[in-house]
Amino acid sequence: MPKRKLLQIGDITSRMANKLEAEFDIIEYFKFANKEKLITEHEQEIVCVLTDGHWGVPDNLMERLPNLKIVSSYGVGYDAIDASLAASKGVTVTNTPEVLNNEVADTAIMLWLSVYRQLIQADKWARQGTWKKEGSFPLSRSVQNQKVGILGLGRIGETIAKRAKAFDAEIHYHSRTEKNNDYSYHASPKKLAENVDVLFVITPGGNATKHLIDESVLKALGKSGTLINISRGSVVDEKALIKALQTGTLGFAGLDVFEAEPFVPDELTAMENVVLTPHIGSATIQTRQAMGDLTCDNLLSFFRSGRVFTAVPECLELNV
Ligand code: NAP
Ligand code: 8YV
Repeated sequence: MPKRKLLQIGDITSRMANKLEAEFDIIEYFKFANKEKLITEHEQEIVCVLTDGHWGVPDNLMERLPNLKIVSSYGVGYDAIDASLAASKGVTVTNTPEVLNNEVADTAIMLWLSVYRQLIQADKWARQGTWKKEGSFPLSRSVQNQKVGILGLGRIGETIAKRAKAFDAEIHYHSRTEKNNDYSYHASPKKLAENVDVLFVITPGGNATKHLIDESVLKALGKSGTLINISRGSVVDEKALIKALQTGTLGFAGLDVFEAEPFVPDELTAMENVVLTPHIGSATIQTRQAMGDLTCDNLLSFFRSGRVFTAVPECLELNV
């Protein structure tokens, strides 16, 4: 039997390629300068797309591939994929929930500690000999006993909350729905920001959450407040954030995600009161391996048994 044609958008690891090569003929989308020619040549035969949270499914591909059956995405956030359109066409979309919760929560906590304890400046102080010339590094702020806000108390948000409890934090949150737990619920992001010292943003991206963190929320967080964004750049109004940090309306920020990745605004790179990381929330060897395995297993299982392990909510009914 000829191998099924898989369209690969974005990078995959060699372990993923090894898992898939026996069953799929892999076409690398970004290797072709003439995408139009590539699609016209293969549109009838491509039955699956392997992509990630950054690239999603670009260029109206969903409409262009009449025999597409499944889109398997390497990441939990799928805001770059129109999952409702996929479901309406009978195309299953899968993602990689749960296996990255701990890693992303660790990254969030790392940013929090780095901002409060001024890790980047302290490293420079030791490395550049300032310690010898000017003496001890200035005192920083403690992460203990803080009021911690979580915007989006889902899988990763809950995991961040558990870690913050180890620092004796008082946990506050806002989500679409109120949960049955010991944490304090607030009816809006602004109310949440008014009541906390540090605010972790960990909702999905997309239209429903666009600029949920706006000028008013940043003002509510305040001049000694800290924003940690580990979700998607689109959730925070980046212009308003820059202005708030420049004017001192907001004190500090730790950012793993940006509005136009991989572009990081010069205003942010020039600031001492922010710590910046290049979207590395899940980026360890171990977690990326688990994500890659799940991404491939969803594809392999779909064509072997018609079932997948982790369909996105919009596509659950296609997989009952
Ligand atoms: P999840 O379990 O679905 O949790 C999402 C949370 O956001 C839920 O609590 C949900 O509320 C809340 N939410 C959704 N829309 C909202 C809105 N309009 N207003 C307020 N709250 C809203 O997802 P997850 O697995 O924790 O992942 C969350 C996101 O993290 C992903 O979608 C992705 O964008 C991002 N992420 C980033 C990285 C990185 O490398 N930086 C890595 C992984 C994930 P309910 O509880 O009421 O449903
Ligand atoms: C990935 C992420 O880096 O899972 C997500 O939603 O943002 C990250 O784990 C992203 O999917 C790109 O591969």
